[in-house]
Amino acid sequence: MTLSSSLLERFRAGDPRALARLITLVESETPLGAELLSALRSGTPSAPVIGVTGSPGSGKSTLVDALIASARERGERVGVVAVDPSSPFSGGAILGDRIRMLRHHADTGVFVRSLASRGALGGLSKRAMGVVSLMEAFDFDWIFLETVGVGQSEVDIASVADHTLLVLTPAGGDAVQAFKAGIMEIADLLIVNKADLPGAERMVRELRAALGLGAHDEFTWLPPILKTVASSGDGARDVLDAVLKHRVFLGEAGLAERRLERARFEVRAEVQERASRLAGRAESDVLRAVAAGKLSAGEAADHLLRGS
Ligand SMILES: Nc1nc2c(ncn2[C@@H]2O[C@H](COP(=O)(O)OP(=O)(O)O)[C@@H](O)[C@H]2O)c(=O)[nH]1
Ligand SMILES: [Mg+2]
Repeated sequence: MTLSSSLLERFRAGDPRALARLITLVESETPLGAELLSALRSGTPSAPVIGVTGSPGSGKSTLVDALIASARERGERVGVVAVDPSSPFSGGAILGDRIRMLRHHADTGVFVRSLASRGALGGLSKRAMGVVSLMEAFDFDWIFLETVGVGQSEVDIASVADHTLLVLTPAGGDAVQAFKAGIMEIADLLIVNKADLPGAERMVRELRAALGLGAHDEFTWLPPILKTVASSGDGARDVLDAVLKHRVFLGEAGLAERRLERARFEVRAEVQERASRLAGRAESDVLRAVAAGKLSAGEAADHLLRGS
């Protein structure tokens, strides 16, 4: 038996060490990783993929931790991909997330992977999506994808997740910002976290009023507004229930639509990555020809894409 087939076998038997090994192979973008990933990616995955977004400090990691605990109470298995902001110098993930979720460390029903967000596409790199696919193949009951709540990644998450949770807090004008940035529209569930702090009730009322302004009927999903105290676990159960309700609302057709959108995102990411790699390899004589006006940028691009 080859190394890779025994690895696949252990993975299929549910060995978390095989998952860890495969994640490392996929993350480091080895050909073997890509090969094993496509061997595992057959059929439609069934685990809900839940995107968690919101400003830094709103409590996303703490909430995911509470959701893990809540799912574990029912014996359900959970995979987490946390895409952390990273400095271009260290390339490392923020340690906090790892430590926070470490209480589940000895639990084989939980697997947490932090990834640095280096790379394009607002941090939701091809690598992160590869890890999500592996977790789907591993047959978790829930998969959480926590993103850096900054810029493009907030919008991207809605393209790749089945369900998008937007985590807000009573303080700091989060909601105003989210409305302005168009983030509110991508949320399937609104979470008012830190409900132990003053202003949570008011925030819920304001959100409800703002959402109520839009037109809706029984065919439109009106995002529920849920209060949580992630640090104590309060409200976590209700969040999981609301996700399941949203899943029922989406139905097979709605889910298929979301999966198509994710496929579009993943293919686009792949194409963009290759294109920018190609552009980076543009030979200096081609660039000089463009600079000298002998070749248009478009002609140079044609030349590169043809590989001639
Ligand atoms: N008071 C209060 N603090 C919280 C709550 N949830 C998270 N925090 C704190 O908020 C800070 C940021 O949380 P974290 O989960 O790292 O936020 P993230 O950046 O969105 O992942 C931490 O100090 C948490 O302990 C909550 O419900 N109430
Ligand atoms: Mg976090």
